[in-house]
Amino acid sequence: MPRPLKFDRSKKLFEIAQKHLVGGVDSPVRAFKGVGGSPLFFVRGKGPYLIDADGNRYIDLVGSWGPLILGQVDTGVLNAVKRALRKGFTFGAPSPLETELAILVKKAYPSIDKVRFVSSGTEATFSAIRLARAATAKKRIIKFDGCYHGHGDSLLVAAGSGPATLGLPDSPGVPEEIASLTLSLPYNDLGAVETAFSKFTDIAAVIVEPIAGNMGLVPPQPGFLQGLRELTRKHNSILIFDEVMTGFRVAFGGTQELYGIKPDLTTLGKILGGGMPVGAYGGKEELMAQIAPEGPVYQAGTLSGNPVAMAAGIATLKRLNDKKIYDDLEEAAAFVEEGIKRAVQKTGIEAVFQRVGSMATLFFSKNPVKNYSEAKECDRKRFAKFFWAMAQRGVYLPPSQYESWFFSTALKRDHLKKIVKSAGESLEEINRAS
Ligand code: HOZ
Repeated sequence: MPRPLKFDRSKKLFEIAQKHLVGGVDSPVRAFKGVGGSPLFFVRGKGPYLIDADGNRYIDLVGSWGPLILGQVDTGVLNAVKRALRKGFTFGAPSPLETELAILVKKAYPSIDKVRFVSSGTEATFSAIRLARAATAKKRIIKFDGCYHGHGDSLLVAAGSGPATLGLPDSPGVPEEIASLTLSLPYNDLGAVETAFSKFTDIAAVIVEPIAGNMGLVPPQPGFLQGLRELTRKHNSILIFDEVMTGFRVAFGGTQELYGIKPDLTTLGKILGGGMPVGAYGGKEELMAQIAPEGPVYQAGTLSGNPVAMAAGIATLKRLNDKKIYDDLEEAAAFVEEGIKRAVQKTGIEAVFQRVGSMATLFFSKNPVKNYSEAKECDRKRFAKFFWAMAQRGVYLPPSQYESWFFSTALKRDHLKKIVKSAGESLEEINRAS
């Protein structure tokens, strides 16, 4: 057993924060309701590490929930941000950087002819839904249980991530009339989608996390995405791939590159902004032409295309446009996968490690998880113990069973070995205690 870490400063900071911030946080999962205890407050990041307010150092497997694929404070991105900041914080007017980033996005995503930058993934997804409804003159949308597409009204139905962690299937405040236009179906169940299309003729769009990351990491079953492509085409509905998490992550061109399927619209965020707040949506020319000012579908934003965020995105994507980076990430994550699977086998604990590229989840479940109802069967108490055992050993995981781990290029062999060793010890520790 390592010498127990102290979290006194974090605890104090949380007490104070709760007096001034709702729940002491600005995004619910950060409150640690999924793992109990008091959230860690961070004061610094560097490469593969996060440093908390008590001076404890952790290997970071959260990467700010995905954006930091190059690790904390990457020098190239930092320099690009510094250069941009010196020239202006925001113009509220076009800058050449937006076009430069759009060209990089289009190169990675051949399904995208035109891009619109926004400031978050949430903005990207609700704007894409509005566009799909306008373009098809239909109202209803299909999403999947346990997928999370931000907190737009139409999308907070059976949502994963925070709502799953807090056990909130639907949010009060979303009018019933709006929620009733969203059909939430089981992930990986093509039959349910077929039935919905045969029942309703007014389905504007199917929005999906093509690799689900917000109920923990759940890959699509073979044929699921292809089936969605065929059904949406057949029924004149728009297929939206929400690649906010998977974009530039599972491959430079995201899931659509990995599986060779072209959606009508794609939403992006996270890595796209290199750690700055950026989202985007894009797709076919004729669809995107319906957005204002080319068309009547309204959407706007003061900080959209912000030059500092664009500069961070450009620096990040230029680095990532190199297949070797993805090969190295695959090798690093596979090393951890093998090590953890060995430890699971050795302890006999019921746990399944699921992974696609540099996204992964260790589910405390007997069988592989294919959808949200199976994810909800996991032993979340055990996950909470595992989370804290890993934290005590200096490895920071997402504080919820329903989130993905994200690997970065900053993780070198020694860090990976430490992750595997810590996981082995943590599994043994929770096995002894149960
Ligand atoms: N819902 C986000 C990840 N799936 C968490 C965002 C945050 O707390 O920063």
